[in-house]
Formats: sequence, C-alpha cells, structure tokens
Amino acid sequence: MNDLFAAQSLGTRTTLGPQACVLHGFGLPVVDVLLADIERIQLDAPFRHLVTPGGHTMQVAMTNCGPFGWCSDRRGYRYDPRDPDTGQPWPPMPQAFLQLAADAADAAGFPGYLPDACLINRYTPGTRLTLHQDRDEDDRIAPIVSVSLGLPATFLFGGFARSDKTVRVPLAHGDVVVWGGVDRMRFHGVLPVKDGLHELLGARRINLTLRKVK
Ligand code: MD3
Ligand code: FE
Repeated sequence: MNDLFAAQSLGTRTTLGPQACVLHGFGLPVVDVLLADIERIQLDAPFRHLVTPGGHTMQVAMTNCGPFGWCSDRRGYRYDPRDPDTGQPWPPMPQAFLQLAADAADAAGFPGYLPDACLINRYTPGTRLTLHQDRDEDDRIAPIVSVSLGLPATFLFGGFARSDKTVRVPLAHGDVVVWGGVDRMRFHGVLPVKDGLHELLGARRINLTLRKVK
C-alpha cells in the first residue's frame, strides 16, 4: 500500500475520547533531536527485555530517562529512580522531550504538563504489546504523552474492562498521542509490528511514553 494514501495529513487531529487524541505529525519538526537524544540515552542505559512478575520475558525492549524509570521483575512492576542493571540514576530527561510533551499536552487541553518519567519502548517486526492498563503511577489523572517513531503500528484503544471492544488506531512516525483525565485508565495495546524498513530507524519502531508518576 502507498502510505501517502494511508497517512493522515500533518497537523490534523483524531479524537479518540473526551480527553484522548492523536496529533498527527506533531513530533516531526523535532524528530532528529529526539533520535540523537535516544542514541545518547541508550549508551548509558541500554535497551533490555524485562521479565514480568509471571516470569515471561517481554517482547518489547525498554529503557528509561528522567527522574523515574518503569521496571519489571519477578517481584512486580515499579518506578525506580535508578537503573537496576547499573545502580546509576536514569539518564536525564532531554529538554526536547519535556518541550514536546508540554506542547502536545497543551494542544490537547492539558496546560502546564511536566512529566517525571519517560519509558522508551523498542519494537522490531513481529513485536506486540498485549492489552493492559497503565496503573503503576500514583497520578491516574495527568495525561500520558506517547511519541511514535520509525515503523508504523496499529494501536488498540479499548474501554475500562479488558473485554470491552477496542478500536484500531494507525500510528505513523512523528505522531503524538495524548490521553488523560477520564480516558487515562483505558485498556490499550499494540498489534504486532509489520515487517518493513523505515528510512531513519530501519526495522524498528520506538515509542516514547512520557508520564507523571509522582
Ligand atoms: C491509552 N506503550 O508502555 S503509550 C506502555 O506504543 C504503552 O509502546 C505504547 O502502552 C507503545 O505502557 C504507547 C500508550 C498509552 C498509554 C496510556 C494510555 C495509551 C493509553 C492511557 C489510556 C489510554
Ligand atoms: Fe501502556
């Protein structure tokens, strides 16, 4: 398929719920800065496959930056101010991440957004993220801002019970999604990423998930 036809035009918005929307191409002007920042972060805090409390190894490779990082091991999920692999604090949150998150949140109706955690997820073709809620944060109202980079993906946007119907939302390189308030606790996931080569990222999708945790 020709993705010129599939893509949403830049600067348009798709409403997903009363307090959830996709800002198409919102991150494109700063993509090069974001990718340079990610390169630097992964030198100090390499991507790794975390183990779930149930003993499964996650398909998505993860790292973090900012004051708190999301971690999983046999003991459970938590936010940790240090990288458990190195004992060091997570790399600092880049200014470009903070600015993009605040600008996107503002455009979606959440002024003054200041996230204190950024989970960086890396997908290769075939990798998926099963339907879940984000419930490890103290703040369950503040928005979550997600920035999609590289290969496209289909996002699943559900309801407040796992069994609720989901809608499929295509996400492209540079798209930013904002979800907060009444939509904050919706179930969501990512379908297996399709094979492909992105001109900047090759056979990878990277997603930044910015959150206010504390
Ligand atoms: C919808 N990551 O890491 S954030 C995650 O593409 C995660 O890697 C997604 O879900 C990814 O937990 C992108 C998507 C997200 C986050 C919070 C939500 C979607 C949401 C809250 C309510 C509804
Ligand atoms: Fe999530």
